[in-house]
Amino acid sequence: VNVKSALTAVALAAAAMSASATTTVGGISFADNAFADALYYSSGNFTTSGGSLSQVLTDKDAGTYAFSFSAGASVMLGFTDNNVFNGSGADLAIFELGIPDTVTVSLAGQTKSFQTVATGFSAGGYSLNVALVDFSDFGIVAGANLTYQQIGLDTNIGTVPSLSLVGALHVNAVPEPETYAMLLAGMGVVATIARRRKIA
Ligand SMILES: [Ca+2]
Ligand SMILES: [Ca+2]
Ligand SMILES: [Ca+2]
Repeated sequence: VNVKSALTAVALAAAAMSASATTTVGGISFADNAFADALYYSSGNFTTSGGSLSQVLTDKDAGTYAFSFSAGASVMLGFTDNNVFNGSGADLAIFELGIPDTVTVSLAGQTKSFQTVATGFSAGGYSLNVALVDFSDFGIVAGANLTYQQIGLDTNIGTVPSLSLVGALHVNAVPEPETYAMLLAGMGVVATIARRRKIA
């Protein structure tokens, strides 16, 4: 082991931890892992653009969607590969297609309605609309971590939204244990070499 390769290992590990490629949807920039990636629960009969309900709501694609004519239809979406938190301003972007509709969000024991508005972009051949949700409106304190928090989306309150994508605007990376251990190991090697050099 030489200093150069040890430093390279540390640099690579650090890059792996901090790398945050971004994806732009409807003119809004998101970290690549900022999208809902788990469907915990659904209520009602859904029609999708193809594939399962879980697939169209967790595929990071604003052009695939699901809608329901069932009264009180809802889905519970979660985030598992990131830490979602209450940052400054809007925290959640709910994308929906076609004619702007109303969606509801249930969080911290409260349910609120949000009217989607056109983003000016299209997805899947439809007008792409978005509703921005601020967790503070639900009484959640600033900075509160909402990792694994389930989010309810009522897709039928008089209108029939075509829900296509849900993204978080403020996320922290969840450090991968292996990467973190590798970084610490790399730092240890560098420290050892530095001490040896001092003695020499
Ligand atoms: Ca989708
Ligand atoms: Ca907020
Ligand atoms: Ca719609």
